[in-house]
Amino acid sequence: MIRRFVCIIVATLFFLPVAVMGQDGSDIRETCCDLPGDANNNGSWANILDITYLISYLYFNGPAPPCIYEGDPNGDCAINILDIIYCIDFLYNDGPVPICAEDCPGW
Ligand SMILES: [Ca+2]
Ligand SMILES: [Ca+2]
Repeated sequence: MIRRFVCIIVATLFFLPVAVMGQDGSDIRETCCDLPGDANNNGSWANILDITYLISYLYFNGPAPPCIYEGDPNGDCAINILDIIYCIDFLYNDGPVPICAEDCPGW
């Protein structure tokens, strides 16, 4: 019973969207998407480094993606565990190509 409760809490936390703020509290929302899925903005297509970057941002208080849109490879206007799964699916399972949604309300 307790194990089920803990699993539900952990799963819920994974799917919560993260605020779009830089580490200094500044608003990093801007329209920029040269390379969808390039979460670390190093100019390379979505790869394991971008996945690691997103994990660090979401769960270890790492820096936010320099271009918030590139950190949202599934283009649903939120950065969460689904973006990590999307990148993994793209890289290792011939999943859909990362996209950019540049018309997110409030971004
Ligand atoms: Ca990259
Ligand atoms: Ca997303």
